[in-house]
Amino acid sequence: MTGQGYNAPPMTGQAETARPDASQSAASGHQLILAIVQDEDAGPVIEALTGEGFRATRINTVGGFLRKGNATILVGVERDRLHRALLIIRDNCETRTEYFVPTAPGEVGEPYPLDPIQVQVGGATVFVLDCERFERL
Ligand code: 2BA
Repeated sequence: MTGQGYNAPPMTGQAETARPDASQSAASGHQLILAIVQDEDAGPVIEALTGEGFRATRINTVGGFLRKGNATILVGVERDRLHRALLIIRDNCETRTEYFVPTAPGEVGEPYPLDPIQVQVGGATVFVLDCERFERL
């Protein structure tokens, strides 16, 4: 599989234009969306996707920076339905503010907290991969 990541909003059709030869390289005609979303948004995203006939799988994951639970949603789509699936994901994910408390090593070895850092999380971090082969065995 090959692919490239991009943040879902705004919907500019980047996935379609970033690699003009993408249709040739995706032999199966399918693409795999890998969307990392916040826990709170995962249910609505899955519901909206399945409600429109997409098949989706949720994996419970943890973000490397905040170390907070999030969800990775896999969606195998035919190329002509990719754009619709991405719109659904975008429309069901919110941007939220979270706080990360960094620590510094203390004199007796115990880390002590520094000032919290504010980070904007989401909507969704989305990777679209060309799917070489898709089969249901
Ligand atoms: P986390 O790694 O827990 O990151 C949560 C948020 O913290 C990020 O939101 C970003 O605003 C901030 N952040 C992450 N790394 C940072 C850093 N080194 N310095 C300062 N701020 C940082 P999002 O960008 O919306 O990412 C949400 C989640 O999506 C991430 O959770 C991670 O699980 C995943 N993710 C984002 N970019 C990724 C990538 N390039 N590859 C794999 N996973 C990614």
